[in-house]
Amino acid sequence: MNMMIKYQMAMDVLSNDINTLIKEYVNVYNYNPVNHTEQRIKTLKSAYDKLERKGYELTDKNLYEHVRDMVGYRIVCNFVSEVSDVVELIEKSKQLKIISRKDYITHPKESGYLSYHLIVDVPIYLSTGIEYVKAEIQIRTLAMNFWAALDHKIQYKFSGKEIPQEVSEELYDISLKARELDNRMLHLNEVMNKYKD
Ligand code: 0O2
Repeated sequence: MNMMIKYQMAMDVLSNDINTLIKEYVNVYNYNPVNHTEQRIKTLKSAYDKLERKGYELTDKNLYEHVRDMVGYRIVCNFVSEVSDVVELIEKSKQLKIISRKDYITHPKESGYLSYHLIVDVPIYLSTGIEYVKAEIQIRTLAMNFWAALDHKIQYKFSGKEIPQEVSEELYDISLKARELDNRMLHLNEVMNKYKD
């Protein structure tokens, strides 16, 4: 079967499972920690570019083994404290098996990039049996998402060439501001909670 069909099937299972977990959470806590979700299946061109960058031959086997984010799902939270709530939610999934994680919130990337990443195995139910497809779930706040989206656009403009130092320094500085915004919003939320009752 065409791999792209399998990636779409995995996206359907993943999206359905995450939606169910969020609905359950909202039902219990009467609060939704998720601002919105985004999803995409990587194009073959972008996947092959990634394989090339990593120094692998452009084969289906390498694609399957070394591009673990063909299926990409992003969960955007309002507050930074909610990122760990969402991670715990996914850990409870009976379908998704977490195979690795990267905490770029506690340990931001050199670029300033902030996000929590999970690589999961997603089961797809075929007539021939169950198969597993890897997917990447990125969990981040609105401020982190804003930074990453604009950083991505800038990277694209330089299309693989090295970004000038003044641009990368400014981007890093803005990411510090995004962190500050997240901390201030979290604090404000805690203050607001005092007025709830
Ligand atoms: P795109 O365009 O989102 O598809 P590994 O998965 O461990 O084999 P990888 O994929 O380099 O290696 O892992 P990493 O560093 O966790 O990055 C995975 C994804 O995180 C990237 O996918 C981006 O979506 C995002 N990301 C990582 N670093 C940055 C950054 O500095 N800026 C932005 N804007 N996003 C980042 P892709 O395939 O690179 O890109």
